[in-house]
Amino acid sequence: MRVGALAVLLLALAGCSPNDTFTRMGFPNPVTTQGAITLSLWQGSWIAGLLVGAVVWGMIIWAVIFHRKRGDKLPPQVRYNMPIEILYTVIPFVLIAVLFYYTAKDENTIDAIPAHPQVTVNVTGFQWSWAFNYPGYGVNTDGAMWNPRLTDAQNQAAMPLLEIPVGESVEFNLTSPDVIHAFWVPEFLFKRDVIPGHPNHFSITATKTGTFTGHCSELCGLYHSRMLFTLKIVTPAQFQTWISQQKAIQQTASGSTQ
Ligand SMILES: [Cu+2]
Repeated sequence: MRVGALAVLLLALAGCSPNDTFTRMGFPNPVTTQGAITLSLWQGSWIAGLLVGAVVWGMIIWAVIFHRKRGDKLPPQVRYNMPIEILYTVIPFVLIAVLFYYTAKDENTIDAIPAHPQVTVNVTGFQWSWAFNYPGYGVNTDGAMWNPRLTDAQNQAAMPLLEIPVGESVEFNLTSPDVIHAFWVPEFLFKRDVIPGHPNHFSITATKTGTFTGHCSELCGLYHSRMLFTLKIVTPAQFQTWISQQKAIQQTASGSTQ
């Protein structure tokens, strides 16, 4: 019912497709099951806010029009209406309780980590780049921070690559050797701090394939803004192929240095 009311209201408001930026109230199009939950919480909060706003604006306009000063005579002056004062103390508590309920409920779902995630990625955020380690496969990737002298394509090739399969649960373990960073992929509708001495965790299941840019979203020093990585969400078969390629590359590299 909540989703139905939401869809009807937002469609009526936007007068356009359910998939555009206005209907999403500025949020990016989510690419994870968790992000879809965040988006519906965001839209639901807007609808609740607009409904409360409509009631408040309605009452203001009603008071302005029907209880305005007419001629020299003041409208009846009243004060201390106990039932109304109790009402406008209780209603905000109810509003907060409803918002709190849905936020806590969705937060628990989004924060949940499956007992046996299908892929685990250890993420290291450091000044000023990222390294990704796949402990299940013995594969590591890293790369350079974004360089203004290179083209976008060159940067994409040089930046650290995080590749994950669509439709499979992925657990991320976040650590930092220096200062606080934050792992952020806008299309996840999610950020999590990367804190030295305090490993953080979260899990997502991607719903769409594609290439996206990940960011650091915690000011961490001079080149914070260049601390980017490339996220590739691919099919499970493409992921397995990529893992085998990475293993082969790393074995050749370690073989040639011995
Ligand atoms: Cu950072």
